[in-house]
Amino acid sequence: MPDLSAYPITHKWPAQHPERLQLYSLPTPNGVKVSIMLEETGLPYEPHLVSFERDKQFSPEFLSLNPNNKIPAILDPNGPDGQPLALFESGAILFYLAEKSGQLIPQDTPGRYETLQWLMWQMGGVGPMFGQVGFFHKFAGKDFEDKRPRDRYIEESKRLLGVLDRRLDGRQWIMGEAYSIADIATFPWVRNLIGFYEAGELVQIERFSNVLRALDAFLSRPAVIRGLGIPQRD
Ligand SMILES: N[C@@H](CCC(=O)N[C@@H](CS)C(=O)NCC(=O)O)C(=O)O
Repeated sequence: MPDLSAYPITHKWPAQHPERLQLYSLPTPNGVKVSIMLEETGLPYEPHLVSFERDKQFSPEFLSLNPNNKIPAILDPNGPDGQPLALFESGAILFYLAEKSGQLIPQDTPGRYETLQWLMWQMGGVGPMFGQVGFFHKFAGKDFEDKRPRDRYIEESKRLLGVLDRRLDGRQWIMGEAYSIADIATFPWVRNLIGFYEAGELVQIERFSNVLRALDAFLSRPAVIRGLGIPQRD
């Protein structure tokens, strides 16, 4: 049985199954990337809820694993060389889990780099830009009189949706026939933009028919349906 007691995060969120990969998360667009990946690969894991209502992401135990105070984060008791591995940043975690499981990333080198390219595109573009649309359209920023920041993020989000739509033209998924970590990174954010953020009309989502078609296919996958609710909220 692995001993994870050297990791303070396990004092606040005790592992019932220390031999399983420990997930610290919340079902947000970044959080569900990892729970969907774990459900898709079938790797055994134990989810722990990091409640923002109680600012648990700022607790010293959480910060000891992720100094960036954001979910998701993982602790794999059986990492490289059989040693525990702690990781934060959803893109890094998806890549690690793809390598570990040998799934959801092409096995040829050019295909791997191409997948990483789209993963980085999501991490650097889609996530931050759609997130700002959420802030300026739905949350605190919606009351700001100056609409220029909101409009800037809407325009940038439309541009990104156009890029994705063209990429999906004639392709089932971002990497073609092969469903991959690039899709798992991207579609939770598209879902959130038009669902929770209620920004579908603002970004004229109906113009992006390839995106909508792939989003539908993504949302009908059993592992995605399960992953979207993990960890279960209190
Ligand atoms: N680049 C990070 C972003 C993670 C992120 O923004 N997580 C949000 C939830 S989706 C969070 O933990 N927010 C808590 C906070 O900012 O206090 C990743 O992809 O892992």
